[in-house]
Amino acid sequence: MTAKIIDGKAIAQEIRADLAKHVAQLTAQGNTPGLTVVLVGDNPASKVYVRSKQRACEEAGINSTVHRLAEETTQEELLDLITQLNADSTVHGILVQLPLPGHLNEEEVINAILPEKDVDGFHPINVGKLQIGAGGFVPCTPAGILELVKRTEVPIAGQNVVVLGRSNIVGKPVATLFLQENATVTICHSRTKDVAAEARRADILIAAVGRPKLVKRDWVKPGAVVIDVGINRVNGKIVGDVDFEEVKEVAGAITPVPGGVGPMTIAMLLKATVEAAARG
Ligand code: LUD
Repeated sequence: MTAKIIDGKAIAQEIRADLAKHVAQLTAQGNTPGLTVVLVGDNPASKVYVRSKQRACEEAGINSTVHRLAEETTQEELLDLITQLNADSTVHGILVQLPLPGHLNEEEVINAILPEKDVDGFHPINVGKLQIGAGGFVPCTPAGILELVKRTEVPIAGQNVVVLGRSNIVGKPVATLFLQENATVTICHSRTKDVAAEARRADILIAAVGRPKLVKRDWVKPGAVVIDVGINRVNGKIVGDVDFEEVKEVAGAITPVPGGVGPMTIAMLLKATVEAAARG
């Protein structure tokens, strides 16, 4: 058996086309959604992602502004900019691209963003809301993963979901989202006794560790759905956390890298921005 390839790029495109209609309605009401992205320094990957976000906004009719700040920007300068954006009624969503240069305090910067403009869902208020199921913004990559799985018509309730990785940006929030969908969720990390054995119990396996080709054929239960969140650059090539060539022979469905979860992250960012504008 060879796995169905889940086309994240195509699904993201569909979502963006639907969003464009909603944006047109809001624009007709004089309320064009606006996203402001703050990019500090010269991280090459961040530049690529920010450019993709900008292009996607343009295509959907969302106003997007990018503030490109020098690597040497001070914490105070960055916080001043956030304060200014918080007060700007044309800015519905604020996103500070991570990682920030080492001398800056990420936590303090995230805390400074108004929760109702925090389209990344990283502010502690939104993290808390997600935990209790109270709405609020959900981090874009986890939201994109859930949307991919739902649109692939994979059952979730009662299924074993195993998440590899426990980051605040992907692992923890994606586990919470699938728990909310009534899955039985296991989170694995560097101190897990036997990760391969845990992974083999998964009906849905989500790999978000940042280690190229970590997940091998014998980690995957035949027919399982495998979601690869990894984006690792190896000799100039992008490689996921899953050994795609091996795993596609045993999985029931699998996301490619690139063209899987990445484009969904961006689609979910646009969706959050439209929601922020619609909420007023
Ligand atoms: N920071 C993100 N940092 C990194 N891949 C992204 C991402 C699109 N504040 C904040 O945007 O949500 C964020 N908010 N993140 N990421 C990762 C993370 C952030 C990663 C990949 C892609 C967004 C993407 O489009 C393409 C794909 O997988 O097909 C490949 C693009 C390439 O590198 O060529």
